[in-house]
Amino acid sequence: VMNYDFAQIEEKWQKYWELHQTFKTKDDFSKPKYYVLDMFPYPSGSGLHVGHIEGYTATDIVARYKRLKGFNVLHPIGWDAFGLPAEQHAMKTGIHPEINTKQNIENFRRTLKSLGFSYDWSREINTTAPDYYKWTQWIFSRLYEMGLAYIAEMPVNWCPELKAVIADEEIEEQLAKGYTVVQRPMRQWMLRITAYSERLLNDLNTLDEWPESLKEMQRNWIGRSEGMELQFRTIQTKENHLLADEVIRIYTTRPDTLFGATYMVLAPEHPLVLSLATDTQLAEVKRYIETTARKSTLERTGLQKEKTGVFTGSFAINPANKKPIPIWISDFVLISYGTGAIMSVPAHDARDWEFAKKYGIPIEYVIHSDKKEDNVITTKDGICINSKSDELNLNGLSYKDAFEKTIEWAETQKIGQRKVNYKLRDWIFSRQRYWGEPIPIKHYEQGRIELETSLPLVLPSVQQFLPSETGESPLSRASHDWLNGKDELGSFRRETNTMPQWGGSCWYYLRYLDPTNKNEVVSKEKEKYWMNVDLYVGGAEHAVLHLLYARFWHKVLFDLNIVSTIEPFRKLVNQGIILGENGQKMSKSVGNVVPADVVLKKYGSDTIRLYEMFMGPIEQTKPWSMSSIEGLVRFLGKVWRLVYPDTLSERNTFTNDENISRDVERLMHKTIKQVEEDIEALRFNTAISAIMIYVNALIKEKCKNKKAMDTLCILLSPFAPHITEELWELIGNAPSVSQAKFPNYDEELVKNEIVNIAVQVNGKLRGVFSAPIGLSAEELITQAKNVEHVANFLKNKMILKEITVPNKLVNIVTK
Ligand code: ANZ
Repeated sequence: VMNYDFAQIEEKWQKYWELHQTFKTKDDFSKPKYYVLDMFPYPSGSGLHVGHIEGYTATDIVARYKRLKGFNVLHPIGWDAFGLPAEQHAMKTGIHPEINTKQNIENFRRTLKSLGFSYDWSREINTTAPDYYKWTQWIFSRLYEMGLAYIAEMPVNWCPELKAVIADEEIEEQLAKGYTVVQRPMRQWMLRITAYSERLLNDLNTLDEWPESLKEMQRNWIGRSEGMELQFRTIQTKENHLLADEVIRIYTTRPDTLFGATYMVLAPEHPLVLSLATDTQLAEVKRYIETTARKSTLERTGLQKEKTGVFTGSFAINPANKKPIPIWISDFVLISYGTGAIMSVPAHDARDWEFAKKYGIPIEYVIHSDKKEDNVITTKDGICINSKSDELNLNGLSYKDAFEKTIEWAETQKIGQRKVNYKLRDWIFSRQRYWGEPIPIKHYEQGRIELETSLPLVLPSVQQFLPSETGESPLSRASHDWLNGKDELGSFRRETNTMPQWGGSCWYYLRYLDPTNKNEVVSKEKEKYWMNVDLYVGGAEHAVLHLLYARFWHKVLFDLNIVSTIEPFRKLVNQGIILGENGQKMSKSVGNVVPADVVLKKYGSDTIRLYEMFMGPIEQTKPWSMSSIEGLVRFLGKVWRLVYPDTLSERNTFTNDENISRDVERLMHKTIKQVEEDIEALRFNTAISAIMIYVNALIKEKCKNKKAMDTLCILLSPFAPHITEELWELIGNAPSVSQAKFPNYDEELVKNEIVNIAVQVNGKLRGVFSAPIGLSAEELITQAKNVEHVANFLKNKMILKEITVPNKLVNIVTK
């Protein structure tokens, strides 16, 4: 007599798997492989909540399913453990981030193990372990040797509250917290990701199994545009400070609108600004430059932001019509994009329009449109007008023709050329923080820079985790011995910046293949066998940053002949967010976080796993609901009672001599087919529904056939691995169900059977039609009325009643 005691059963099987190393992956290269990967977690202090484990559950189902299908499955996990929260905790408490991180990892590991995820724990990695970051530093060294890592004085986003430089991509998050972000020039390590712009863009086309929306986000981030660079001559006057006529280079994607350029705008940081400013304008120009310096890129370029600017007092010549046009400065022009200067065409560009309206600058239409006047016309479908001079005539030309003609003209005049631009900027790769990988660089006298020869360069211990007042990294507080040294090249000081958190996550998927290799990032053989990652699941928040950075490093590693594929991740899926019961995003401040440990204790892993997958399609946003979990509790209770019907009866025995009805047998094959197809397509919710229908049929028939029950255990095991292990054993199989074979279905048996349906009108047989078995009453009646002979009998009659006998008969009663 046994009740379903999930706590005892789950503990028993988790111990079993650990003891028998059930999920340890062998490098058996003779088998087909499947590599299924989760975006590894940052082990935060608050532990895992139910939202975090949705993706992990999905990948675990796929991993378990693929094993049943005979694949050699790699399903690893590790910790992305460098980063700011641990460091901030250290600043607050004085406890070393290493200690705190270790505790958090232990806590995360315990939760993941109680969820029964079938990770190969022998491959666990940790980005903060010296034998891991040795290789992060090693890859950085190669980047440096390839000229892809360099030092630059950069206007960076400085966050005074964090006392740290942050990436463009991190600005929004900090602003949301109420922190400020200002621009400030600083010495930084940069990675030349722009050298890979074209490949990062083009190779997106090879990723058929990535969501289109995500690829589009990456395309926009890379931001390729085609246009021209063109020179405008400035006019030297007594009022400005130009020593001679100068040239301002602009970048435009609309050469066809050149005749409409009625003014120019320079970024406030443009080197010519101060010489262009006339005496009367100089003070105002300087004030504007100072205000701009305090703004972040995001604040400057937001479309909804009101445009501001200052006239320099100087003029340039529009090269097409030789008219003088005023030169302004404005913060909506970025120094880091194009040439840091633009020709403004207010009639045909929304920002230029707004600016010209505000400051009373003339607007000249050069593209014809039927739209009413006093509106900006941004279309590329119009024809050029008002675009004729002795120099150049674009009148009557289409966008494409005018575009080409203007570029040709500029090239023959030697004042411009065709140009492709990218929005993508080089990646600021240093942080003034403690808890990160030390950058393995030595600075000698006279600016000589050398790579550290012996890796890992281990993070030194410090007493204080605050950056210095000048913003230098806490590593500048490391011991004299760590900071300074002397060798055959002379005395050196070590680099004190550390890498950003993205470093360790750029290549971790490779280390799982060969986690203890002392000589290489990964062995060639193992890389060849295991790559690519077949399925990668994680949050949509990583659509650009992590996924772009990892793709960049992967391509570098490809060029270094360390990996054999040009892209790392074959199929990518973003799981939807699980909201709180109140429909809001889970967050500490709202107080709606559901910790994984709490629901695990109450319901156990199998129920939670089933519930998370049953909530809806994996990509969808779904609200958590404690009351809906109960449905899954009842379902597992039913499954259990197939073996232990009630507390009084004996345990049921299952044998293959027991009868299996034709209906159950057919349903079994259909269920196999559907579960297989649904898991392959990651439709976990419908796979579970199919299993539920099958369970109901087994209950109804009191089925004792062993094959029918074995099949249930196998089909359900990826979703609810513990209860199915227990039942598998109870019905007389050797452990473990994870080593079973996924059953094949019989094509014949999954076909819908055809039956003949008799149609009566007022009790008299008037026709027959054939239909698949199981049609609903409604469907039967519709089809019956369409039978030709029957239709004649129903003409002009009022129908009083429709009677159906499933799979047999329809009787229509008329007046
Ligand atoms: C004249 C023009 C007329 C423009 C027109 C647009 C429409 P992409 O590359 O697609 O983003 N631009 C160039 N450099 C800039 C900078 N540093 N900061 C801000 N804006 C800049 O767009 C390139 C267009 O953005 C360029 O084409 C330029 O304005 C502006 F009807 O030149 B255009």
